[in-house]
Amino acid sequence: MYKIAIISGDGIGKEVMSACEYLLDKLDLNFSFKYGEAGYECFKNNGITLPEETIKIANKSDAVLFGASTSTPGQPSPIINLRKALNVYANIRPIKSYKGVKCIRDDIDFVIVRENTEGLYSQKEYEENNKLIAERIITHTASERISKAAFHLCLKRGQSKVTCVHKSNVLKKTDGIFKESFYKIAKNYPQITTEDYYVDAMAMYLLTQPQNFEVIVSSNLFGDILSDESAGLVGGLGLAPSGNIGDHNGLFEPVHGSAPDIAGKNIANPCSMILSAAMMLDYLGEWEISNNIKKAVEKVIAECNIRTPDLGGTSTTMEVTKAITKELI
Ligand code: GGG
Repeated sequence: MYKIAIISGDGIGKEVMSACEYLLDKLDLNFSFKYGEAGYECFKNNGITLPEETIKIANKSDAVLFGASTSTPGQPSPIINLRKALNVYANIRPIKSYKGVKCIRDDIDFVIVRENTEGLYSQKEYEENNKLIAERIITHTASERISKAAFHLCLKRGQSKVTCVHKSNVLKKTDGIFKESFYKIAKNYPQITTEDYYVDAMAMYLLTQPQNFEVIVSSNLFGDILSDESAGLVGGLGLAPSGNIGDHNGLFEPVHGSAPDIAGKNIANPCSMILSAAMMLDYLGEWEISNNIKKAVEKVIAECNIRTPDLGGTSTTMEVTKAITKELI
């Protein structure tokens, strides 16, 4: 029996999570779901975006599924704080071309490993002498830890190159440490090829030669921006799952946000959430079921007749979900 914390959040987070639960319920696995609140709606109900009770539920689970949160004015981000509370320091964001989807190329298959606990997402902003300051915290410990996660993942995926992305020509101290840590850890993986690029150059290379990347490691903000850019290469955020992995827990969520513009219309693409659940099952050791889900998503998308509007179709969230589920049972 797997204890799974379900935190749907706001907007389309609720719809894609219901879709995901529909699919998980049909699998030959035992789950015990515990529900936690987070996000803007939670703030309106409870005066807080991430209640202690939700963190407790997440901490007691084998893994967490998170939908999406709408930003609350003046309040800390619940998802950033939840990742920190669980110390799920490595945000794994796979990007691949899908057959039948308009992609920039059909041979893209890389993963972004984003540092999740510090950088510009420390949420430490303040005013001092008429200046507004946002702290960008980079430590040796977190930089080495995230590089290690990237090399480890490279071996797990059977790939052979890790690319470090930074801006050490300008952020000489902080990104100097990030780059230095990357090459320090690389020494333990002599079989893996290494390279590094400035983030601005990398933003261009992702457009001009995305097929050349395998594992990309970066700090929090750069990793976040590059992963949305990368999703754009392969059909958008509807096909962008993610996992946040730590030493004691895993939190799985679509890269997309709560999309208030389409919330409540039953047209959100459920694939990112369902693929995130597949990543969760892989994390839990259910490799076969995880692979079957990925294949089912690929098949439904490739057939082109059942897809949500973001991929040019007219199907609903649940129609796509039921088509994927049908492939599995
Ligand atoms: N699934 C990722 C997600 O929900 N992203 C939206 C986001 O970052 N919202 C801002 C916030 O929660 O403060």
